[in-house]
Amino acid sequence: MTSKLFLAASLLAFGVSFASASDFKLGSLGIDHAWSPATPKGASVAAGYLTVANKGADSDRLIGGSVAVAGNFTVHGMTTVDSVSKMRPLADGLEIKPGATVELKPGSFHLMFMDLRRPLAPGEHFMTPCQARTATTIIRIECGAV
Ligand SMILES: [Cu+2]
Repeated sequence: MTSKLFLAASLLAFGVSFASASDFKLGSLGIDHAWSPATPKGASVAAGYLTVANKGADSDRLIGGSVAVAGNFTVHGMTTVDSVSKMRPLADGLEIKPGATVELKPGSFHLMFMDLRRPLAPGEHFMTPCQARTATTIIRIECGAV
């Protein structure tokens, strides 16, 4: 009996630390290190990067969102056509398989903020709803150096 209680308590403690391991929880997805490079004056788009981990049992998709500083954002992927790399919107978002961690980073998958309403200054941050297939949550994006 005592060992069962101990096990239950251990699992509970594990569950709590597991849940708080990510900066933001988006359904079964954990979002970490969300940042955007600052933009030059007059830029109409900005990129965003983050790490997303699927801690659930089912596949999920990171889709995009809306944000006060821009019209909206979607997830872009990179493809190479005739040795020129191009980015393209992922129509159905980015699939995150159970147990997978995907890093959105320069030269790879990224968030694309369209119709930027003002430049992003280094050191500022903004909050934005971020949508997955199963949930929407507000995440904080830090603005880094250009
Ligand atoms: Cu892009």
